Amino acid sequence: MKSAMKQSFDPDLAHIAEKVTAGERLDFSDGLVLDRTQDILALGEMANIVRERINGNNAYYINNRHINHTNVCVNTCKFCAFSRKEEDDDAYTMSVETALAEAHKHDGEDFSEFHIVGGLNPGMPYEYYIDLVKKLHDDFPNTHIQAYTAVEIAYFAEISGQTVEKTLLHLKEVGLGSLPGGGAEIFNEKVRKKICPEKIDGNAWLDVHKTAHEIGLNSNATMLYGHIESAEDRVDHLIKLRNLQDQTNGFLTFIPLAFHPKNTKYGDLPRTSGQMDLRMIAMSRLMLDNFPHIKAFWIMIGEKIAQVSLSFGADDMDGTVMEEKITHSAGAETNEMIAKNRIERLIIEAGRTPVERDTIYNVVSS
Ligand code: V47
Ligand code: SF4
Repeated sequence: MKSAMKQSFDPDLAHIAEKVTAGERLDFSDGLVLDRTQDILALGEMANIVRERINGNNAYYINNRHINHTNVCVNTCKFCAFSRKEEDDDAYTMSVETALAEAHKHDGEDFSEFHIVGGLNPGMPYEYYIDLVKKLHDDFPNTHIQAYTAVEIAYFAEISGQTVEKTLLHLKEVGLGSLPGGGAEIFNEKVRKKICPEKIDGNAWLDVHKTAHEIGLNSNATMLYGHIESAEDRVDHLIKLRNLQDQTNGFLTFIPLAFHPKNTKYGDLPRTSGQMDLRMIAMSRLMLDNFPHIKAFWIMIGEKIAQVSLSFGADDMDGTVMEEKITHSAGAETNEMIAKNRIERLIIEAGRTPVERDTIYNVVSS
């Protein structure tokens, strides 16, 4: 069997490399070593071996369209530069008709997914959120709708007086295909209370995803890193996700989200470094041994690091995106869209085989 590490200057990695070679699960203390080692090449090499074991030479991408239907939100998460109060000049809420018109602007372009995430707008009734999915599904029956984070789902359950399960079943009935991974942030309660005090807690986030998986909806998972969390918090977050995946096997992809501080309450913090971004990709590939895919979201880490991350554990570059407001409100300097042939070129240059996929990783043949 291929050795998990040719040489390393960090002796603490030796027993982890043995476990990786043997396909054994890494524990909390191994996770801390991965989070702290300065031997980024050895870390990357181990993650690359696991990536190859699970996904061969394929690197996936999707032709998708993001819709951020409203920036009005009852919550005041300190890391968020996107949300507004109703009275703010730049607050917006798309009517269902406007969202449909936006979606139809891309008629004729061969996209396979709508990715829909927005604020918790207290001015809109439960029916608005249902209608948005229903009308999009009526107009685009063959396009997968990945909509609403667990935080939004819990909010819809609250305003409609239903259980989370009933709410998810209703959304599924009108066309919801899967849940995006946002809202997970960091599960550690102390940190969570500081960065997003009003948000559902980590257990509630995990419960929404568990319920979704139980009724046959797949979902993604994320972790927001590079703010005030510690190495322990990051490893704990990954292990909680891995435990749920052991139970349900409903997660498709994990996406580490690099914190963008501009225009947030943490505006004084620096942007994450390339070393940190690659470390999070590699560490998540190694810890999340039961997740089929690790996504490098180029919108957040930039095309260049996303491309290199294909050799550090990532097997997915996300998509063409089109319009993205959440990270761009917080100072992202990346484009809001990327052409399909550019994603393919980045992947080929990295030595991988580009594979266009749909949301649930079926191959889309062009
Ligand atoms: O939950 C908010 C994050 C998430 C900032 O499932 C920020 O494939 C960085 O759900 N800097 C929403 N991140 C986005 C989301 C998502 C994104 C990409 C892929 C997928 C997927 C889902 O964006 C929020 C929060 O964690 N976020 N503000 C910020 N300043
Ligand atoms: Fe609202 Fe989501 Fe921003 Fe928090 S991260 S303030 S829940 S839009």
